[in-house]
Amino acid sequence: MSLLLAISGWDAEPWRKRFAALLPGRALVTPETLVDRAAARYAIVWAPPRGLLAELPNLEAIFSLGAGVDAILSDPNLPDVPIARVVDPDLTARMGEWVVLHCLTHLRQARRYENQQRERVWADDDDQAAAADVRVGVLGFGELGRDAAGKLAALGFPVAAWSASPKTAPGIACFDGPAGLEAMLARSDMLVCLLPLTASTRGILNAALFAKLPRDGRLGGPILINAGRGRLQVEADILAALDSGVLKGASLDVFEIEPLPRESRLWRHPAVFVTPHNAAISRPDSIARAIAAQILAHERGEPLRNVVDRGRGY
Ligand code: NDP
Ligand code: OXD
Repeated sequence: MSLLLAISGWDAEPWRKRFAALLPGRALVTPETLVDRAAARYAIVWAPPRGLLAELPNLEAIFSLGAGVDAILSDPNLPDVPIARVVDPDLTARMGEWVVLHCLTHLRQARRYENQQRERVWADDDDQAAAADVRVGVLGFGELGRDAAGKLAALGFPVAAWSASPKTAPGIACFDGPAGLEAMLARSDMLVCLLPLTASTRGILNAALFAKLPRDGRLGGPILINAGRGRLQVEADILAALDSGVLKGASLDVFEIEPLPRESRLWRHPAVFVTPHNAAISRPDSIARAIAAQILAHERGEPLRNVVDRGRGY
């Protein structure tokens, strides 16, 4: 019996070490060292090569090392076994930090003061907006959206959130479905996106959506903040909206192509903050422990937790 560790784009070694310590006595193989395909019972993956998992006839479960599973589900030959994704307090907390950081960055005009410092200009803002003046809309009210929305509300932002199914939460205005989206956009001076990438969300952050955001908000134009997935956004539309003033600013952690190509104008647009898809990293310590516990529980006959609904795509 073996565990296949298929990780691309991240350093696999810390994961290998953690799993070797947590599940001693199990053979840990990689796509390069995989010889006995029939022995592989579990696959632990991040962006695995397409077709690889279909070659494992006795696979019982796939464990994603990330919260988003779009890269796994994009494999047309994915075997019909459960996929468990990451739901991890550490990852959730990091995403909350990133969202709060970027909402405050735009609220408190961080770029303006960075530029002023560079030029040694002493000029204050005599019309400073407060969090209470700036309405935030959060697209996606799942594990990450709920935590970020709660942190923003605690800072005094009036927060709304949008999900596929109806939700309620104290202090948060909840919207759902297509009609709910229109209503939420109309009251979003800052739009935070924490949606998964699925057939229904691909390209949702586009010119038509930006046109529905209010232009008369306290910041002088809407702000887009996306840490969901790059293919949720149409980057040409974001740049056009920033150039025309339909958007006032943006913070982007994820991109249509990653790494963001050097020639992308997003790198040097004065109203854009770019981070390298690290809003919330997967830390081997906590996540490997949770996956090892899931494997042991599965072997005791207990159900897997955080199983992806393939029909919904997340
Ligand atoms: P969840 O599955 O917990 O939440 C997803 C939310 O999106 C749910 O509220 C869901 O609605 C909503 N949703 C999905 N599809 C639609 C739709 N068509 N219309 C309206 N709402 C929709 O996911 P997480 O919160 O754990 O993670 C969200 C995403 O964040 C991940 O999929 C991943 O892409 C990204 N991510 C990015 C990271 C980074 O570092 N940049 C790190 C980790 C994750 P409902 O509640 O009704 O199901
Ligand atoms: C994730 C990510 O999905 O890091 O966990 O993007």
